[in-house]
Amino acid sequence: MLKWWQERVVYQIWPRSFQDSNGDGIGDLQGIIAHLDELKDLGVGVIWLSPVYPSPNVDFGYDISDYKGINPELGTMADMEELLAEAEKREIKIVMDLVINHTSDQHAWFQSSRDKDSPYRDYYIWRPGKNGKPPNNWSSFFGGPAWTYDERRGEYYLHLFAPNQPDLNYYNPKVMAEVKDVMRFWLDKGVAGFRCDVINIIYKSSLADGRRRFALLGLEHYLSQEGCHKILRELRREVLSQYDCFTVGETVFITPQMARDFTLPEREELDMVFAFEHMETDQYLVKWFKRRFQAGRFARSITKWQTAVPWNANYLENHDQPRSVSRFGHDGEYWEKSAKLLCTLLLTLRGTPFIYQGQEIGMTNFDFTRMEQLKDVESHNIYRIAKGLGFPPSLRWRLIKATSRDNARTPMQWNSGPNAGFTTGTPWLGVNKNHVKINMESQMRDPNSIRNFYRKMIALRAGSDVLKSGDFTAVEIAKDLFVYRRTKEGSSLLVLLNFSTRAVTAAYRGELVVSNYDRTDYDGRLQPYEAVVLEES
Ligand code: ISL
Ligand code: CA
Repeated sequence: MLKWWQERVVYQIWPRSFQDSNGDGIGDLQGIIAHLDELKDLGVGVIWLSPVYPSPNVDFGYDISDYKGINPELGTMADMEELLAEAEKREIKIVMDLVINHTSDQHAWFQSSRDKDSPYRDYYIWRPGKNGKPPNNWSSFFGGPAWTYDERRGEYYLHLFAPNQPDLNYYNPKVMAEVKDVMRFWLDKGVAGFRCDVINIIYKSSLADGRRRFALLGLEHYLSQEGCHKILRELRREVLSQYDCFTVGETVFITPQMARDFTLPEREELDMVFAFEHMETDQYLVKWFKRRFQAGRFARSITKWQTAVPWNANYLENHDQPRSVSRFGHDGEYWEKSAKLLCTLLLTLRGTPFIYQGQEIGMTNFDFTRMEQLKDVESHNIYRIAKGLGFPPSLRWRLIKATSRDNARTPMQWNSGPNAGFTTGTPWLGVNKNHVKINMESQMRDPNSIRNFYRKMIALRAGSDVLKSGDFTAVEIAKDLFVYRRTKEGSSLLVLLNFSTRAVTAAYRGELVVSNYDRTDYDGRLQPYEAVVLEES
């Protein structure tokens, strides 16, 4: 028997860029409410909201200054309650982002913690320096050292992300009590679970220098530690198990074995995790060093995870990643075909599918031409660091353009009008000029649009036990070809994906279920970027 969170499709909203309702140029909760009917029509069963809590926005919501409030830029608690109620009317559940590795440095806990005599003194990871230098050699995810000195406290604090995101101290039982309290607060309001931000790095086993030559110095001391498993079991036992909810962990640098250890049902920790390996197949070591996308490499990684982990959280996009059609597809001539191919892939894999806002209309990477147009803290840090390393401006710009998180953060393209219908004011981040061509309004009207292909594939999945719960087996992986089979109790579906601009022979047989081309049967030949699902007998 499948759980509801295994049957439903999740849609991720990054609220700041979804829909502005009051003309201040910032997406908000009322803007989301206004589009619930379209999401229902698409077939969405769960919405994951990226953080909506008060935040100084150094990392746009991932730096939280009050876990029990709503960012006034996005609305009020009454708006949030209205969103929950309106979603429920449409049988859509809401999942929130739980960011508990760190808070904002503006959180009252941190401000108080700067005082050595405060009851909050041990809420964060404070250490004296070593000979005027940071306590260890760890590096941060956003570039630069993971420690910052605080004059007032006279010590350094640990931050695995920006200096404005101090890490919480999980050796302190009071921190655990606060986290449980926050979780109950939202679950009692009717939230159906959490996407748990960087959850596999919250527990630091030691603060010794990093030794191993990872992309990040220090990783071996906090990645997927036993202490983290213990915390998750405690949160599950004492809080989550009291509600009908689910959790998906965002787990960085994770291996299939680690994923099993977090998600096997008998371990009672998380329900599923986001892995990164398939998203790293077009890079060397770190995302700033791109290598050419190769579908075969991508397909092998997906196959490895489909095979090794019983239930995956499947995704091709989110607010941290470039747009999938620009990255794994073709955002020129085969834009529409390749977006539909990626849709076919996402909705025919085993696991829970996650769609990111705009993916369903094939939104592409940004069209910015200058660094000043970007807002992401990470992009600016990396640009500065690359400059320090002597990288020429053209190379720096190329790195940023291919990988910046702002690629996925440009405002949602609702129509071909001013600012794509996102706002009547000035958008906080530039709107892509291609909204004239790529927008929701025109795709809602066109029965053959990418959006309506998503609708069709979601419905196909909903009505198919094979797609929802069948086993996955890879059948053929070539340079640009990925063929796999889903089977359940004697029924089977074959999925054929051609990731190239050329027609290819793929001699398989079966009854045509769906194709992103207009055809009535399958003749053993795939057109450029064609995706086909066949029913085998
Ligand atoms: O995008 C990344 C850096 O290139 C990832 O390493 C990212 O930082 C990592 O996946 C963690 O992401 C999550 O936590 C961050 C936040 O900035 C991201 O938006 C969030 O998804 C810190 O809270
Ligand atoms: Ca607004």
